[in-house]
Amino acid sequence: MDFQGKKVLIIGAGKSGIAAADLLTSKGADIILYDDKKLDEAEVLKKLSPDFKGSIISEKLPEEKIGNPDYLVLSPGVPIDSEKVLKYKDKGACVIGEVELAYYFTKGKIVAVTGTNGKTTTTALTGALMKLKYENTLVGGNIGIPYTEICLNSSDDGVTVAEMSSFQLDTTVTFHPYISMILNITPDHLDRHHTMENYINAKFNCTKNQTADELCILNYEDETLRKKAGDIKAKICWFSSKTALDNGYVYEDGAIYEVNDGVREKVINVDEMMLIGRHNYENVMAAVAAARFMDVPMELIREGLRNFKPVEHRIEYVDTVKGVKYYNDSKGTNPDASIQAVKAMSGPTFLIGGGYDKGSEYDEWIESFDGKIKKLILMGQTRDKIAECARKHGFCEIEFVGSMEEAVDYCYKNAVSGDTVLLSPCCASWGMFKNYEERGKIFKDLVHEKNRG
Ligand code: UMA
Repeated sequence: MDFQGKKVLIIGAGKSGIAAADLLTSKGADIILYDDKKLDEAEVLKKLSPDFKGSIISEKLPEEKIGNPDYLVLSPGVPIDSEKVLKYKDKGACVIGEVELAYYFTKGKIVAVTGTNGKTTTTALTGALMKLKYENTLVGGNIGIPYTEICLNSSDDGVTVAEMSSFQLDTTVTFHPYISMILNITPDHLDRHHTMENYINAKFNCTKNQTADELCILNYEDETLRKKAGDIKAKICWFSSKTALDNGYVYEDGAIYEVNDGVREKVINVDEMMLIGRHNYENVMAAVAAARFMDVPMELIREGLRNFKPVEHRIEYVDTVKGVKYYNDSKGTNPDASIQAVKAMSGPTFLIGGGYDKGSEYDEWIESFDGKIKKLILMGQTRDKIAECARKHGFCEIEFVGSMEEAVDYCYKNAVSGDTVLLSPCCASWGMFKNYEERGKIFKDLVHEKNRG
């Protein structure tokens, strides 16, 4: 794709917008970097490549200055149906996402990992397994490293493992991975996608351009995936943590197996790994399926699985303070993810939740408490909605707090030795924190502070 001299309007000057601007600078494009939020131009310039010669605009898009861009490159957080996007689309601009842009410049094989939950762990694990055979393995995307930042480092003999959110897949056009994975689909981001159907379609965009000799890895226990599997052109590899399959990957009696025409080969006993919980065994099966399709030897895979450490903010053990264990699951940004975290707890638990309202329903989350949750500590925009839902289900042990500091303080004062404190908010962090990483880090710092006294 030739961007030399092309006028490109990049919307969003966060991580993705900056990385996209740098990539396009190296390709000779005429760039306008825009953000709805007021920007400090000097600060933005510090983040950009010194070769950047475009303009930086914020808050308003002055028509006369923008003219008719050839391309609009959207950051993941920018809805494709927003007014300004539609306006430039009508004027003839080609609208693509930051991922589609990165794809134009990616060499070698691509593994795209999507799903409502488990993406980050699976992406990191798949990357770790691929690295054992392919020296130039790159890992990026929604995991926190913009795809445009890494794509120029890809090579014909290498592999790029990209975590893809529904936001990112919404704006792909020709994006074509060699291996795709959809780990699960449960309601999330409905404020952005409006309907469940749109959300599902966005997820399926990761496989829409695949061909019959390529692979799509799917969770057999997910009804939506089973229903829509017939639309997929790629070869399908199923995995299941509950059903005995004749082909694919299964979890049974504490071990993961590869199954070919009913013949099983043990991959690993799950107690040999640091990853815990059934949802993680599903992530492992998906990652192993991808690695096997890329001919990574089983012995290397086993070694990789034994050495893999759980990723930050996903049921991450933080510390033990006065006999109380603290876990950080700040990545629990929707009911399904938080349910997994609640299920992974083994004793009486103080659960910290609440945050930005994405339009989720909390009934199943509350139902998953199963007598284990001693206290629900709530903060943020959703606290009333969650409290109302909890009371409806007969759960009234609720405490409202105004900040993470107050939440940790409450737990420190009220939890007793043997209890567990779990931050798994069931909501996005926006509104109170920059992102879930910041929320998790603040939580961890506060817990460590308590331990220091
Ligand atoms: N902005 C606008 N107009 C809009 C929306 C946003 O100008 O309509 C501006 C904001 O003011 C801000 C910038 O865009 O300055 C932020 O862009 P962004 O929201 O696309 O975020 P980035 O910093 O580029 O980070 C994005 C992903 N964020 C989102 O999808 C919201 C990061 O995923 C991802 O790690 C990063 O790209 C690299 O790929 C985070 C996330 O929360 C972790 N993802 C969601 C999830 O996992 O559930 C989808």
